[in-house]
Amino acid sequence: MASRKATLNVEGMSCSHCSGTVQRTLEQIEGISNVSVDLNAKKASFDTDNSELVDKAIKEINKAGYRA
Ligand SMILES: [Cu+2]
Repeated sequence: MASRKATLNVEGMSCSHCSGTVQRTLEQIEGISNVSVDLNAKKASFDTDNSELVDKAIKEINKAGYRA
């Protein structure tokens, strides 16, 4: 399967600590790589070849206290 880029809208990030938390949350998910979080654009993007991991990423971001 080819890796593809996924981008999520993330609400609730107010500072670099928040975006760092989201970044680490995504980096901890195996199968997700090239994580980047844009605090100002309220977006998180990453590469994955598994669409189920996009759902997992959303769940983990919400668990961390933000809204994806
Ligand atoms: Cu913050």
